[in-house]
Amino acid sequence: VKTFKSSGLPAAVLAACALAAPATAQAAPGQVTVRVEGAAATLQPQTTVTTAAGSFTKRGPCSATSAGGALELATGGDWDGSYSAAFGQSVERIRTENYPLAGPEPRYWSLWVNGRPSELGACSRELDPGDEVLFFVDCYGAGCVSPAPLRATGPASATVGVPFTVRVEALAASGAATPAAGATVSGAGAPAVTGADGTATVTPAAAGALTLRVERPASVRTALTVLVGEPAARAVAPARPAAPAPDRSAPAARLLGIREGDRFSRRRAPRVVRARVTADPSGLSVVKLRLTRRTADGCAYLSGRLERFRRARCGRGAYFRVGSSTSVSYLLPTRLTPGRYVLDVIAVDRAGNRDPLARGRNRVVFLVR
Ligand code: B12
Repeated sequence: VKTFKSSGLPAAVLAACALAAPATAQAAPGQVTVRVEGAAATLQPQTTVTTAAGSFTKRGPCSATSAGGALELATGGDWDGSYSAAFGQSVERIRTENYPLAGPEPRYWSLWVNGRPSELGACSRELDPGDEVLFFVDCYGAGCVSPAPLRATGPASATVGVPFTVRVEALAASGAATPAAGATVSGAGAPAVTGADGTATVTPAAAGALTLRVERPASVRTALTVLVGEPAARAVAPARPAAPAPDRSAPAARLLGIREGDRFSRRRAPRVVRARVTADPSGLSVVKLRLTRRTADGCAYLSGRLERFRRARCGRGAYFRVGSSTSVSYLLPTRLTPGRYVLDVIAVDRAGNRDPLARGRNRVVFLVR
Protein backbone atom coordinates (compact mmCIF):
# COMPACT_ATOMS: atom_id res chain seq x y z
CA VAL A 1 0.00 0.00 0.00
CA LYS A 2 1.62 3.17 -1.08
CA THR A 3 -0.94 5.54 0.34
CA PHE A 4 0.08 8.25 2.73
CA LYS A 5 -1.65 7.33 5.98
CA SER A 6 -2.73 10.81 7.03
CA SER A 7 -3.65 12.17 3.61
CA GLY A 8 -4.32 9.01 1.58
CA LEU A 9 -1.87 10.14 -1.07
CA PRO A 10 0.29 7.69 -2.99
CA ALA A 11 3.95 7.43 -2.01
CA ALA A 12 4.78 8.64 -5.50
CA VAL A 13 3.15 11.92 -4.76
CA LEU A 14 4.63 12.08 -1.31
CA ALA A 15 8.06 11.51 -2.75
CA ALA A 16 7.36 14.16 -5.29
CA CYS A 17 6.05 16.47 -2.57
CA ALA A 18 9.42 16.51 -0.89
CA LEU A 19 10.79 18.53 -3.74
CA ALA A 20 9.87 21.85 -5.12
CA ALA A 21 8.92 21.83 -8.78
CA PRO A 22 12.19 22.71 -10.46
CA ALA A 23 12.36 24.41 -13.76
CA THR A 24 14.42 21.90 -15.73
CA ALA A 25 16.59 22.57 -18.72
CA GLN A 26 15.59 20.75 -21.90
CA ALA A 27 17.25 17.38 -22.26
CA ALA A 28 19.11 16.20 -25.30
CA PRO A 29 16.81 14.61 -27.90
CA GLY A 30 17.23 10.88 -28.37
CA GLN A 31 15.63 7.46 -28.31
CA VAL A 32 13.40 6.67 -25.35
CA THR A 33 10.70 4.07 -24.75
CA VAL A 34 7.09 4.56 -23.76
CA ARG A 35 4.65 1.97 -22.38
CA VAL A 36 1.07 2.54 -21.25
CA GLU A 37 -0.65 -0.05 -19.07
CA GLY A 38 -4.39 0.56 -18.83
CA ALA A 39 -6.80 -0.81 -16.25
CA ALA A 40 -7.48 -4.03 -18.09
CA ALA A 41 -5.12 -4.02 -21.05
CA THR A 42 -1.92 -2.61 -22.41
CA LEU A 43 -2.83 0.54 -24.31
CA GLN A 44 0.65 1.08 -25.68
CA PRO A 45 3.18 -1.74 -25.75
CA GLN A 46 6.73 -0.64 -25.18
CA THR A 47 7.45 1.70 -28.06
CA THR A 48 10.72 3.34 -28.94
CA VAL A 49 10.45 6.93 -30.07
CA THR A 50 13.05 9.53 -30.93
CA THR A 51 12.38 12.84 -29.29
CA ALA A 52 13.17 16.13 -30.96
CA ALA A 53 14.10 19.43 -29.42
CA GLY A 54 11.48 22.11 -28.83
CA SER A 55 8.00 22.08 -27.46
CA PHE A 56 4.42 21.70 -28.57
CA THR A 57 1.09 22.80 -27.23
CA LYS A 58 -1.38 20.39 -25.65
CA ARG A 59 -3.69 22.41 -23.36
CA GLY A 60 -0.59 24.39 -22.57
CA PRO A 61 3.08 24.16 -23.54
CA CYS A 62 4.77 20.77 -23.31
CA SER A 63 8.47 20.06 -23.81
CA ALA A 64 9.06 17.80 -26.79
CA THR A 65 11.93 16.09 -24.97
CA SER A 66 9.79 15.34 -21.90
CA ALA A 67 7.74 12.27 -20.96
CA GLY A 68 4.74 14.14 -22.37
CA GLY A 69 6.65 14.67 -25.62
CA ALA A 70 7.46 10.97 -25.81
CA LEU A 71 3.82 10.07 -25.06
CA GLU A 72 2.77 12.43 -27.84
CA LEU A 73 5.02 10.58 -30.29
CA ALA A 74 4.14 7.06 -29.11
CA THR A 75 0.38 7.56 -29.17
CA GLY A 76 0.24 9.88 -32.13
CA GLY A 77 -1.13 12.57 -29.85
CA ASP A 78 -3.95 10.38 -28.57
CA TRP A 79 -3.94 11.70 -25.00
CA ASP A 80 -5.20 14.76 -23.16
CA GLY A 81 -5.24 16.46 -19.77
CA SER A 82 -5.95 19.70 -17.98
CA TYR A 83 -3.41 22.45 -17.71
CA SER A 84 -2.63 24.29 -14.54
CA ALA A 85 -0.52 27.41 -14.31
CA ALA A 86 1.13 25.96 -11.20
CA PHE A 87 2.05 22.47 -12.36
CA GLY A 88 1.61 22.62 -16.07
CA GLN A 89 0.10 19.94 -18.25
CA SER A 90 -1.48 16.89 -16.64
CA VAL A 91 -2.22 13.57 -18.24
CA GLU A 92 -5.85 12.58 -17.75
CA ARG A 93 -6.77 10.61 -20.84
CA ILE A 94 -4.58 8.18 -22.76
CA ARG A 95 -6.31 6.66 -25.72
CA THR A 96 -9.57 5.17 -24.36
CA GLU A 97 -9.03 5.57 -20.63
CA ASN A 98 -9.83 8.86 -18.94
CA TYR A 99 -9.03 9.63 -15.30
CA PRO A 100 -9.49 13.34 -14.53
CA LEU A 101 -7.33 14.52 -11.60
CA ALA A 102 -10.30 16.33 -10.14
CA GLY A 103 -12.18 13.04 -9.82
CA PRO A 104 -14.73 11.76 -9.18
CA GLU A 105 -13.02 8.38 -9.68
CA PRO A 106 -9.99 7.97 -7.38
CA ARG A 107 -7.79 6.77 -10.18
CA TYR A 108 -5.15 8.54 -12.23
CA TRP A 109 -2.39 7.99 -14.69
CA SER A 110 0.75 7.48 -12.68
CA LEU A 111 4.00 8.39 -14.39
CA TRP A 112 7.21 6.46 -13.76
CA VAL A 113 10.57 6.91 -15.44
CA ASN A 114 13.28 4.24 -15.22
CA GLY A 115 11.43 2.31 -12.54
CA ARG A 116 10.84 5.30 -10.27
CA PRO A 117 7.85 7.65 -9.88
CA SER A 118 8.34 10.96 -11.62
CA GLU A 119 8.55 13.93 -9.30
CA LEU A 120 7.38 16.19 -12.05
CA GLY A 121 4.45 16.32 -14.38
CA ALA A 122 4.76 14.59 -17.75
CA CYS A 123 5.55 17.75 -19.70
CA SER A 124 8.19 18.88 -17.20
CA ARG A 125 9.93 15.55 -16.75
CA GLU A 126 12.79 15.78 -19.22
CA LEU A 127 14.17 12.52 -20.61
CA ASP A 128 17.65 11.40 -21.43
CA PRO A 129 18.28 9.03 -24.31
CA GLY A 130 17.54 5.47 -23.16
CA ASP A 131 14.99 6.51 -20.55
CA GLU A 132 11.97 4.25 -20.06
CA VAL A 133 8.60 5.93 -19.56
CA LEU A 134 5.70 4.03 -17.99
CA PHE A 135 2.16 5.27 -17.50
CA PHE A 136 -0.12 3.00 -15.49
CA VAL A 137 -3.45 3.32 -13.74
CA ASP A 138 -3.00 3.99 -10.05
CA CYS A 139 -5.44 4.85 -7.31
CA TYR A 140 -5.54 7.31 -4.44
CA GLY A 141 -7.65 7.84 -1.35
CA ALA A 142 -8.95 5.51 1.29
CA GLY A 143 -8.54 1.83 0.61
CA CYS A 144 -6.21 2.38 -2.31
CA VAL A 145 -3.59 -0.27 -2.73
CA SER A 146 -1.26 0.99 -5.42
CA PRO A 147 -0.20 -1.69 -7.85
CA ALA A 148 3.51 -2.42 -8.03
CA PRO A 149 4.98 -2.21 -11.51
CA LEU A 150 6.55 -5.50 -12.53
CA ARG A 151 9.88 -5.68 -14.27
CA ALA A 152 10.79 -8.77 -16.26
CA THR A 153 14.23 -9.63 -17.50
CA GLY A 154 15.45 -12.53 -19.58
CA PRO A 155 17.89 -13.38 -22.30
CA ALA A 156 17.86 -11.22 -25.40
CA SER A 157 17.77 -14.36 -27.50
CA ALA A 158 16.84 -18.00 -27.03
CA THR A 159 16.58 -21.22 -28.98
CA VAL A 160 13.52 -23.25 -29.93
CA GLY A 161 13.04 -26.06 -27.42
CA VAL A 162 15.73 -24.79 -25.06
CA PRO A 163 14.35 -23.55 -21.71
CA PHE A 164 15.38 -20.14 -20.43
CA THR A 165 14.76 -18.22 -17.23
CA VAL A 166 12.61 -15.14 -16.85
CA ARG A 167 13.20 -13.07 -13.73
CA VAL A 168 10.30 -10.98 -12.46
CA GLU A 169 10.65 -8.22 -9.88
CA ALA A 170 8.17 -5.89 -8.26
CA LEU A 171 9.22 -2.25 -8.15
CA ALA A 172 8.62 0.04 -5.20
CA ALA A 173 8.33 3.83 -5.31
CA SER A 174 11.62 3.93 -3.45
CA GLY A 175 13.24 2.28 -6.47
CA ALA A 176 13.71 -1.01 -4.62
CA ALA A 177 13.13 -4.17 -6.66
CA THR A 178 12.09 -7.40 -4.96
CA PRO A 179 11.53 -10.87 -6.51
CA ALA A 180 7.90 -11.18 -7.59
CA ALA A 181 6.55 -14.61 -6.71
CA GLY A 182 3.31 -15.88 -8.25
CA ALA A 183 3.57 -13.88 -11.45
CA THR A 184 2.23 -15.58 -14.56
CA VAL A 185 4.49 -15.62 -17.61
CA SER A 186 2.50 -16.48 -20.71
CA GLY A 187 2.96 -16.48 -24.44
CA ALA A 188 5.00 -19.65 -24.95
CA GLY A 189 2.86 -22.72 -24.50
CA ALA A 190 1.47 -23.33 -21.03
CA PRO A 191 1.88 -20.28 -18.76
CA ALA A 192 4.70 -20.50 -16.23
CA VAL A 193 4.39 -19.09 -12.71
CA THR A 194 7.31 -17.51 -10.91
CA GLY A 195 8.52 -19.15 -7.73
CA ALA A 196 9.61 -17.52 -4.49
CA ASP A 197 12.79 -16.36 -6.18
CA GLY A 198 10.76 -14.55 -8.82
CA THR A 199 11.92 -16.76 -11.68
CA ALA A 200 10.04 -18.94 -14.12
CA THR A 201 11.25 -21.23 -16.86
CA VAL A 202 9.99 -20.78 -20.37
CA THR A 203 10.56 -23.10 -23.33
CA PRO A 204 9.95 -21.45 -26.68
CA ALA A 205 8.18 -23.63 -29.23
CA ALA A 206 8.66 -21.56 -32.35
CA ALA A 207 11.25 -19.28 -33.85
CA GLY A 208 10.70 -15.56 -34.11
CA ALA A 209 10.11 -12.67 -31.74
CA LEU A 210 8.47 -14.16 -28.67
CA THR A 211 6.58 -11.64 -26.55
CA LEU A 212 5.89 -12.90 -23.05
CA ARG A 213 3.15 -11.32 -20.95
CA VAL A 214 3.97 -11.04 -17.27
CA GLU A 215 1.14 -10.32 -14.84
CA ARG A 216 0.16 -10.67 -11.24
CA PRO A 217 -2.84 -9.44 -9.25
CA ALA A 218 -2.38 -5.95 -7.73
CA SER A 219 0.67 -5.43 -9.94
CA VAL A 220 1.29 -3.58 -13.16
CA ARG A 221 1.67 -6.07 -15.98
CA THR A 222 4.68 -5.99 -18.20
CA ALA A 223 6.02 -7.79 -21.24
CA LEU A 224 9.28 -9.19 -22.39
CA THR A 225 10.37 -9.88 -25.94
CA VAL A 226 12.91 -12.59 -26.61
CA LEU A 227 14.26 -13.37 -30.02
CA VAL A 228 13.96 -17.10 -30.58
CA GLY A 229 16.18 -18.80 -33.13
CA GLU A 230 16.12 -22.26 -34.64
CA PRO A 231 18.37 -24.86 -33.04
CA ALA A 232 21.93 -24.59 -34.30
CA ALA A 233 21.61 -27.69 -36.46
CA ARG A 234 18.82 -26.12 -38.47
CA ALA A 235 19.71 -22.45 -38.22
CA VAL A 236 23.37 -22.78 -39.02
CA ALA A 237 23.07 -25.58 -41.51
CA PRO A 238 26.60 -26.57 -42.41
CA ALA A 239 27.43 -24.49 -45.41
CA ARG A 240 26.87 -26.79 -48.33
CA PRO A 241 30.12 -27.47 -50.07
CA ALA A 242 30.24 -25.16 -53.01
CA ALA A 243 28.81 -26.99 -55.98
CA PRO A 244 31.75 -28.17 -58.03
CA ALA A 245 32.14 -26.45 -61.33
CA PRO A 246 30.10 -28.42 -63.84
CA ASP A 247 32.13 -30.98 -65.79
CA ARG A 248 32.25 -29.86 -69.37
CA SER A 249 35.26 -31.77 -70.53
CA ALA A 250 34.97 -35.14 -72.21
CA PRO A 251 37.22 -38.08 -71.48
CA ALA A 252 39.70 -38.80 -74.25
CA ALA A 253 40.19 -42.25 -75.70
CA ARG A 254 43.39 -43.24 -77.47
CA LEU A 255 43.72 -46.31 -79.65
CA LEU A 256 46.73 -48.46 -78.89
CA GLY A 257 48.57 -50.82 -81.23
CA ILE A 258 47.00 -49.60 -84.45
CA ARG A 259 48.25 -46.39 -85.94
CA GLU A 260 46.82 -44.13 -88.53
CA GLY A 261 47.79 -45.35 -92.04
CA ASP A 262 48.92 -48.79 -90.87
CA ARG A 263 48.90 -51.51 -93.52
CA PHE A 264 48.49 -55.10 -92.43
CA SER A 265 48.66 -58.40 -94.26
CA ARG A 266 45.63 -60.57 -93.65
CA ARG A 267 47.68 -62.71 -91.31
CA ARG A 268 48.94 -59.79 -89.30
CA ALA A 269 45.68 -57.93 -89.24
CA PRO A 270 44.69 -56.85 -85.72
CA ARG A 271 42.65 -59.31 -83.67
CA VAL A 272 42.25 -57.09 -80.62
CA VAL A 273 41.27 -53.47 -80.37
CA ARG A 274 42.85 -51.79 -77.38
CA ALA A 275 42.35 -48.28 -76.12
CA ARG A 276 43.15 -46.21 -73.08
CA VAL A 277 40.75 -43.58 -71.80
CA THR A 278 41.70 -40.65 -69.59
CA ALA A 279 40.16 -40.57 -66.12
CA ASP A 280 37.16 -38.26 -65.89
CA PRO A 281 35.94 -36.23 -62.88
CA SER A 282 32.36 -37.33 -63.52
CA GLY A 283 33.33 -40.92 -64.10
CA LEU A 284 33.14 -42.89 -67.32
CA SER A 285 29.76 -43.89 -68.58
CA VAL A 286 30.63 -45.90 -71.65
CA VAL A 287 33.37 -46.59 -74.14
CA LYS A 288 32.06 -47.37 -77.61
CA LEU A 289 33.65 -48.72 -80.73
CA ARG A 290 32.77 -48.46 -84.39
CA LEU A 291 34.57 -50.31 -87.13
CA THR A 292 33.67 -49.81 -90.79
CA ARG A 293 35.13 -51.47 -93.84
CA ARG A 294 35.19 -50.33 -97.40
CA THR A 295 36.01 -52.61 -100.30
CA ALA A 296 35.43 -52.48 -104.02
CA ASP A 297 32.21 -54.40 -103.35
CA GLY A 298 30.83 -51.87 -100.98
CA CYS A 299 30.77 -51.06 -97.34
CA ALA A 300 30.07 -52.90 -94.10
CA TYR A 301 30.31 -52.28 -90.39
CA LEU A 302 30.94 -54.51 -87.45
CA SER A 303 27.72 -55.25 -85.58
CA GLY A 304 28.34 -55.65 -81.87
CA ARG A 305 25.11 -57.53 -81.45
CA LEU A 306 25.58 -59.91 -84.39
CA GLU A 307 29.35 -60.15 -83.88
CA ARG A 308 29.97 -60.03 -87.62
CA PHE A 309 30.20 -57.44 -90.39
CA ARG A 310 26.96 -56.22 -91.84
CA ARG A 311 26.64 -54.58 -95.18
CA ALA A 312 25.65 -50.98 -95.06
CA ARG A 313 25.69 -47.88 -97.14
CA CYS A 314 29.14 -46.34 -97.17
CA GLY A 315 29.59 -43.84 -94.41
CA ARG A 316 27.12 -45.71 -92.21
CA GLY A 317 28.00 -47.73 -89.19
CA ALA A 318 26.96 -48.15 -85.60
CA TYR A 319 28.83 -47.89 -82.35
CA PHE A 320 28.57 -50.60 -79.78
CA ARG A 321 29.59 -50.70 -76.17
CA VAL A 322 32.94 -52.25 -75.33
CA GLY A 323 33.34 -51.21 -71.72
CA SER A 324 33.33 -48.40 -69.21
CA SER A 325 36.81 -48.47 -67.77
CA THR A 326 39.90 -46.47 -68.65
CA SER A 327 41.43 -49.58 -70.20
CA VAL A 328 39.53 -51.21 -73.02
CA SER A 329 40.34 -54.43 -74.78
CA TYR A 330 37.98 -55.89 -77.38
CA LEU A 331 38.62 -59.17 -79.18
CA LEU A 332 37.34 -58.87 -82.72
CA PRO A 333 34.82 -61.67 -83.37
CA THR A 334 36.12 -62.34 -86.88
CA ARG A 335 39.40 -62.07 -88.72
CA LEU A 336 39.61 -58.88 -90.72
CA THR A 337 39.31 -59.44 -94.43
CA PRO A 338 40.98 -57.09 -96.93
CA GLY A 339 39.64 -53.60 -97.12
CA ARG A 340 40.04 -50.11 -95.85
CA TYR A 341 39.02 -49.85 -92.22
CA VAL A 342 38.03 -46.89 -90.13
CA LEU A 343 38.22 -47.64 -86.42
CA ASP A 344 36.62 -45.18 -84.01
CA VAL A 345 36.62 -45.41 -80.22
CA ILE A 346 34.80 -42.81 -78.20
CA ALA A 347 34.25 -42.38 -74.52
CA VAL A 348 31.27 -40.66 -72.85
CA ASP A 349 31.35 -39.52 -69.24
CA ARG A 350 28.51 -39.50 -66.70
CA ALA A 351 27.97 -35.80 -67.33
CA GLY A 352 27.19 -36.66 -70.93
CA ASN A 353 30.41 -35.25 -72.38
CA ARG A 354 31.32 -37.14 -75.53
CA ASP A 355 34.82 -37.60 -76.83
CA PRO A 356 35.12 -35.92 -80.27
CA LEU A 357 36.82 -37.91 -82.98
CA ALA A 358 40.42 -37.01 -83.65
CA ARG A 359 42.27 -38.74 -86.43
CA GLY A 360 45.33 -40.54 -85.14
CA ARG A 361 44.09 -40.63 -81.58
CA ASN A 362 40.68 -42.25 -81.35
CA ARG A 363 40.13 -42.61 -85.04
CA VAL A 364 42.55 -44.57 -87.14
CA VAL A 365 42.29 -45.54 -90.78
CA PHE A 366 44.21 -48.69 -91.73
CA LEU A 367 44.37 -51.15 -94.56
CA VAL A 368 44.26 -54.92 -94.61
CA ARG A 369 45.53 -56.42 -97.81
C1 B12 B 1 -3.27 15.50 -4.29
C2 B12 B 1 -2.17 15.46 -5.29
C3 B12 B 1 -2.28 14.54 -6.33
C4 B12 B 1 -3.48 13.68 -6.55
C5 B12 B 1 -4.56 14.53 -7.21
C6 B12 B 1 -5.91 13.88 -7.23
C7 B12 B 1 -6.71 14.11 -5.99
N1 B12 B 1 -7.97 14.34 -6.16
O1 B12 B 1 -6.21 14.13 -4.87
C8 B12 B 1 -2.90 12.59 -7.48
C9 B12 B 1 -2.52 11.42 -6.64
C10 B12 B 1 -3.80 12.11 -8.58
C11 B12 B 1 -1.67 13.29 -8.01
C12 B12 B 1 -1.02 12.83 -9.13
C13 B12 B 1 0.18 13.34 -9.55
N2 B12 B 1 0.89 14.31 -8.96
CO1 B12 B 1 0.23 15.37 -7.52
N3 B12 B 1 -0.08 16.31 -6.02
C14 B12 B 1 -1.08 16.33 -5.18
C15 B12 B 1 -0.80 17.33 -4.10
C16 B12 B 1 -0.23 16.57 -2.92
C17 B12 B 1 -1.95 18.13 -3.64
C18 B12 B 1 -2.77 18.75 -4.76
C19 B12 B 1 -4.02 19.33 -4.18
O2 B12 B 1 -4.92 18.58 -3.85
N4 B12 B 1 -4.07 20.63 -4.10
C20 B12 B 1 -5.22 21.29 -3.52
C21 B12 B 1 -6.34 21.51 -4.61
C22 B12 B 1 -7.57 22.22 -4.00
O3 B12 B 1 -5.84 22.36 -5.63
P1 B12 B 1 -6.01 21.94 -7.17
O4 B12 B 1 -5.23 22.86 -7.99
O5 B12 B 1 -7.39 21.70 -7.52
O6 B12 B 1 -5.28 20.53 -7.16
C23 B12 B 1 -5.28 19.76 -8.27
C24 B12 B 1 -3.94 19.78 -8.96
O7 B12 B 1 -2.89 19.80 -8.02
C25 B12 B 1 -3.94 18.45 -9.66
N5 B12 B 1 -2.65 17.80 -9.63
C26 B12 B 1 -2.19 16.98 -8.73
N6 B12 B 1 -0.97 16.56 -9.04
C27 B12 B 1 -0.67 17.13 -10.20
C28 B12 B 1 0.48 17.04 -10.95
C29 B12 B 1 0.54 17.76 -12.12
C30 B12 B 1 1.78 17.66 -12.91
C31 B12 B 1 -0.54 18.56 -12.53
C32 B12 B 1 -0.47 19.31 -13.81
C33 B12 B 1 -1.68 18.62 -11.78
C34 B12 B 1 -1.74 17.91 -10.60
O8 B12 B 1 -4.83 17.59 -8.98
C35 B12 B 1 -5.42 18.29 -7.91
C36 B12 B 1 -6.85 17.85 -7.78
O9 B12 B 1 -7.57 18.08 -8.97
C37 B12 B 1 0.27 18.20 -4.79
C38 B12 B 1 1.23 18.89 -3.84
C39 B12 B 1 0.83 20.34 -3.61
N7 B12 B 1 1.34 20.83 -2.59
O10 B12 B 1 0.12 20.96 -4.40
C40 B12 B 1 0.99 17.21 -5.66
C41 B12 B 1 1.68 17.66 -6.90
C42 B12 B 1 0.89 18.71 -7.63
N8 B12 B 1 1.71 16.48 -7.68
C43 B12 B 1 2.83 16.33 -8.29
C44 B12 B 1 3.11 15.26 -9.14
C45 B12 B 1 4.54 15.12 -9.70
C46 B12 B 1 2.13 14.34 -9.49
C47 B12 B 1 2.30 13.18 -10.51
C48 B12 B 1 3.00 13.59 -11.78
C49 B12 B 1 3.00 12.00 -9.82
C50 B12 B 1 3.31 10.87 -10.71
N9 B12 B 1 4.57 10.54 -10.74
O11 B12 B 1 2.48 10.24 -11.32
C51 B12 B 1 0.81 12.79 -10.73
C52 B12 B 1 0.16 13.45 -11.95
C53 B12 B 1 0.28 12.56 -13.15
C54 B12 B 1 -0.68 13.01 -14.23
N10 B12 B 1 -1.57 12.11 -14.55
O12 B12 B 1 -0.54 14.04 -14.78
C55 B12 B 1 3.79 17.44 -8.05
C56 B12 B 1 3.88 18.36 -9.24
C57 B12 B 1 5.30 18.90 -9.38
C58 B12 B 1 5.43 19.76 -10.61
N11 B12 B 1 5.82 20.99 -10.40
O13 B12 B 1 5.25 19.34 -11.72
C59 B12 B 1 3.20 18.08 -6.78
C60 B12 B 1 3.43 19.59 -6.67
C61 B12 B 1 3.89 17.40 -5.63
C62 B12 B 1 5.33 17.82 -5.54
N12 B12 B 1 5.64 18.81 -4.78
O14 B12 B 1 6.18 17.23 -6.13
N13 B12 B 1 -1.31 14.33 -7.29
